[in-house]
This record gives sequence, structure tokens and C-alpha cells, in this order.
Amino acid sequence: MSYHLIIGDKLYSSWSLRGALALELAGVPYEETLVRLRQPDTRARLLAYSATGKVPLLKTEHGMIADSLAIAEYLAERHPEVHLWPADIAARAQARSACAQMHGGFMALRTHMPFDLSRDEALENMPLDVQVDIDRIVALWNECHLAGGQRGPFLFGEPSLADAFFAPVAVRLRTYRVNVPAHAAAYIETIYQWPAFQAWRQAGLAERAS
Ligand SMILES: N[C@@H](CCC(=O)N[C@@H](CS)C(=O)NCC(=O)O)C(=O)O
Repeated sequence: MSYHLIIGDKLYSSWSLRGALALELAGVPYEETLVRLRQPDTRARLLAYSATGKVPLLKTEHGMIADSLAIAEYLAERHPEVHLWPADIAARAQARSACAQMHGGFMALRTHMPFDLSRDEALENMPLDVQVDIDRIVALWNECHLAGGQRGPFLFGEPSLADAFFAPVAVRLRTYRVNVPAHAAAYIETIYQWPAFQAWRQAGLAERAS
């Protein structure tokens, strides 16, 4: 099998980060192509890979897969021995639920707190709907820890696809200097200590210079 991941800037593309972390969790080698976003040729370059015009994209022996959640599910199905989802069915259901909520929601957070790994500044005014999203996410993380049996610092103990999906949220909460309860702060630190994330972050910060 061979994988080719097409991503946007590591500094800015939160969905690409999710796809890359899913591949890192799977522990499989892959080729990576970075298409810089917000450039005059971005759309044409993305359309050359997929009619969706979006990243991440994963080229596989079963065709081009668009969308981070579809990529995650494909890898989980393709590499069952790795347990990208928690092994326990109840925990797995909650992990899927959390990822789906992230994938389809928290629009206020996504709109008002764009992903930027290099940011280190609070919002001047925190809109109420963003605070509502943050409060819900912090509660959701706690629910995940409970459903996962609190067997480790990641959402379901060991790193899983749920962490791939919430790593960009951890980045937003840290880079916008949001005050969060201790359990959420500990989880954000867990993400920042995760080698797979650290490698992406370092590469993202290096993009600023190029
Ligand atoms: N639902 C999609 C969202 C993908 C998405 O919106 N990606 C953004 C970058 S993070 C993109 O490709 N934007 C195209 C552009 O900026 O030209 C997923 O989960 O993969």
C-alpha cells in the first residue's frame, strides 16, 4: 500500500493537521505534498488533485479520499490492528461522536479564532457564542476522559483519532490564551508534548521564514 497526503500550510491548515495525525497514528509511511493556501494558484493546484478544491486529501490504492473524517475512517478500517479508535465499543462510540461534533460544529470558535500556530495573543473581546463553544468543548473533553476510563492523558487514554480531531482546538485555546479549567489545560499540554504534533508544529513555524 502507498499513501500520498496533500495538505495546506502547516501553520494554518487545521483540517490538514487532523489528516496528518491520523496517518501518524496509523504508523504508516506516506508521501506529503504541501499546497500553499491563499495564493493565486491555490485553487488550480488543489483542483488538479480533487474537484473538492480542499485539503486534506489522501491518495490511496482505493482512490483519492477527500475530507479529514473520511480519511480517518479509511485508515481505521485499513489498519484495524492499530486501534485508531478506542478498542472498547462504548468508548469508541463516544470518540466517534466527539469527532463528528467537531467536524460539523463549533462554528463560532472556528470563525472567530482562525487556526494559526504562531499566534500568541488573546482575542480583544470574547464573543458570547465562542465562549459557549469553548465551554462545551471543555465539558466534552471531560466526558471523553470519563468514557475512556481515564487510563492516560489523551482523550481516551492512549492517543486516538479523537486527539487528531481535537489537537487543532488545543492549539486555538493555547494560542488565543484562553483560560480553561485544569483538566483542559492538562490536555492541551498533552497535545503540545505529543511528538507527532510537535513535528508538525515545528515545520509549521518554520514556514513563517520561507
Ligand atoms: N470538511 C473538510 C474541510 C476541509 C477544508 O475546509 N480545508 C481548507 C483548509 S483547512 C481548504 O482546503 N481550503 C481551501 C482553500 O483555502 O483554498 C475536512 O474535514 O477535510
